[in-house]
Amino acid sequence: MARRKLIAGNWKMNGSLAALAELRAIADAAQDAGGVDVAIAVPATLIAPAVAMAPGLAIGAQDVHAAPRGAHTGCVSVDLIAEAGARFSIVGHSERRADNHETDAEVKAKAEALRAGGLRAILCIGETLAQRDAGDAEAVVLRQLTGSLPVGTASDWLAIAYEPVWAIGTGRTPTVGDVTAMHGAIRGHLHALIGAEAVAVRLLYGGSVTGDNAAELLGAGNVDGALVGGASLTAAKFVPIIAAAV
Ligand code: G2H
Repeated sequence: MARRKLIAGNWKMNGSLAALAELRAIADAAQDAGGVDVAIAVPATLIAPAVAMAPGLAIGAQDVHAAPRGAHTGCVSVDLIAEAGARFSIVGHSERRADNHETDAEVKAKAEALRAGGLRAILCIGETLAQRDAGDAEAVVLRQLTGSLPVGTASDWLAIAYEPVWAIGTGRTPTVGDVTAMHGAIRGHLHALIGAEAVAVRLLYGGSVTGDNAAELLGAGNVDGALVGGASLTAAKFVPIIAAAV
């Protein structure tokens, strides 16, 4: 089945009000990119000004708390990011799993909170280098998928990003064969978990995607888009990735 490509940027803890000017050119490129969805996850403080800067672009958050409100100092709820104009959030990024010790169960709850609030989610999974070297990559990724997959998973609100931890921000990427193998395994496991809807759910690749390697990575089997960190910070670097998906 033909799945519409999704190119999503993840600014991580980067950017500024001044940097939001980049979104204008990205929004223009997104408008011209027929058949491709474009989204950018910015720091929470930049969501509202980003929406104001580029109203046509899907702006999102990089994390969200699963609870609707309460004593969770420093966190933001689904309603708070929605009120700021976010249309989606990333959940389960490996940097949060590592730095904040987020479990699969917590990631699942965050995704389910997004669905309940009418927002979309990009759910991240991926193995470390030690796990890959030990031959455990597929088992680890499929275990994360089982544990993190929200109830009600469907293609109209959830995408899954496979991001090998050792490829994130390192300039290293897996081979096209490795990506095809992992994405095929994820698709198959997803089918076992949710049935026929698995065919429609978009599977993104993330980890050191650039304008130079995007076409090759996007051409791998079962790759329906990309989650892009460093190369999403400027239009000059991000627009060629969007173009590679068209
Ligand atoms: C992986 C990716 C964005 P980068 O974290 O999610 O970052 O493209 O910088 O490797």
